[in-house]
Amino acid sequence: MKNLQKRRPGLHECQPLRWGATLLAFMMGAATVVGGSAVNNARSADQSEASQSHTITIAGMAFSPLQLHVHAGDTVVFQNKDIFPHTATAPGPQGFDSSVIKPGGTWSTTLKHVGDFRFACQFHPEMKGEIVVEK
Ligand SMILES: [Cu+2]
Repeated sequence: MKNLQKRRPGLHECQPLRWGATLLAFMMGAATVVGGSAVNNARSADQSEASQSHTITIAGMAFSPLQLHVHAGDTVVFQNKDIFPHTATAPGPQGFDSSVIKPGGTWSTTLKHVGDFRFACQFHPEMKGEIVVEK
C-alpha cells in the first residue's frame, strides 16, 4: 500500500476531483428529471384541459401499465424496451395500429375518440392491454 502511494502520488489528489465531477453530473441529471416532472405537474394543474402525453412501456413481453386512463386528445407513446418487435393494435374503425415497433423503438398516437380500446400485439396475441379514453 505504501509503495503504491509513493509511486502514484497524484492519485489521491486526482480521485476526489473525478468523483466530484461524477457526482455533479449525476446530480445535474437528477435535477433535470425532477425539474421535468415538476413542469409536467404544473402544466396539468394549471391547464387541466391541455392534452397530455402518456407512455406505455413494452418490456418482458407485456404492456405496462396494462390499463391506462386518458382524456380524449391525449397522446399515448408506446416504447418498446424488448429485444423483440411488437405491435399495439386495437381493432375497429376508431382503433389504432402501430404496425411494427422495432426493439428500442417508439410509436405514438393521439386518441380522439372516447371509448374502451383493448389492444394486443399482432405477433404475440397473449400480450394485451387496454386504454380507456374519457371525455
Ligand atoms: Cu409482441
